[in-house]
Amino acid sequence: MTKDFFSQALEAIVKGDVDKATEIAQRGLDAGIDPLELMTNGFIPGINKVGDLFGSGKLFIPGLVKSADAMQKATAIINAAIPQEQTAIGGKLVIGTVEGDMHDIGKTIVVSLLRANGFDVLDLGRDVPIARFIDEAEKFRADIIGSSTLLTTTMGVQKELEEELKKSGLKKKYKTIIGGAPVTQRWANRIGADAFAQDASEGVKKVKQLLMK
Ligand code: B12
Repeated sequence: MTKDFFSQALEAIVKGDVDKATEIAQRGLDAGIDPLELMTNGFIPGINKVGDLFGSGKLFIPGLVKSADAMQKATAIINAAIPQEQTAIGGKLVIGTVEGDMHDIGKTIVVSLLRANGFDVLDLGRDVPIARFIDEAEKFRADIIGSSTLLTTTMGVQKELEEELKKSGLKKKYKTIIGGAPVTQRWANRIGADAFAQDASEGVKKVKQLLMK
């Protein structure tokens, strides 16, 4: 039965069917499926398939936008169902998608899961300029700055953020974690980011490790 929900979630996202996607999200949760499992095994494979279809020229912008809309609505339902830890365990983060990049579905999942694990997270949204990452981290007294990017053309902004932190003498004050589909551990090593995570669950583990350092 759980598998049916996963395949229906995938199908709803590929078809860009908002009503179906939200219905499956709600019905899946009502049936007791773990929110993160429903996301990881149903909706994310769906949006990844959409990305493949778009990348190979089998789907065009209007279809991509419809699927993204369905994904965002389903994600909002799932994120709201992730139980939030009431007792903050100390770590504070600011997280955003870098300037020039409008993709924020994955970043928002990461924020939800971190909050669910008791971290205090300020979500800066998307299209965030470097100066804003730094200003907000200062104001929020963050321990960690997290950045997301889905476009290869904006990956360089993560590098510029590292450079700006070094230049302003703030690199020692903040740990950095980076993520997003084209981002790798190799990229993190190259630009001097303190951590990289492939997905939201790994992100939580890496954040815990960073705070212990
Ligand atoms: C949905 C989508 C859109 C939506 C975004 C809606 C939104 N609000 O986010 C819309 C329709 C707006 C869109 C627009 C565009 N898109 Co688009 N999009 C996608 C798509 C299909 C899915 C992205 C997604 O949501 N994935 C699901 C989430 C859950 O995964 P994720 O983002 O990777 O996040 C996970 C991890 O990476 C990690 N993570 C992410 N961030 C962070 C941060 C930290 C700190 C950590 C620790 C971890 C972490 O954890 C997350 C959860 O597990 C991808 C294809 C793909 N497979 O990536 C293309 C894709 C990224 N898009 C692409 C393109 C080209 C575009 C456009 C340029 C198209 C155009 N011509 O207009 C525009 C760009 C606009 C802009 N300036 O940003 C290309 C990028 C190619 C490239 N090499 O750069 C892709 C790869 C499609 C393709 N195959 O060609 N897109």
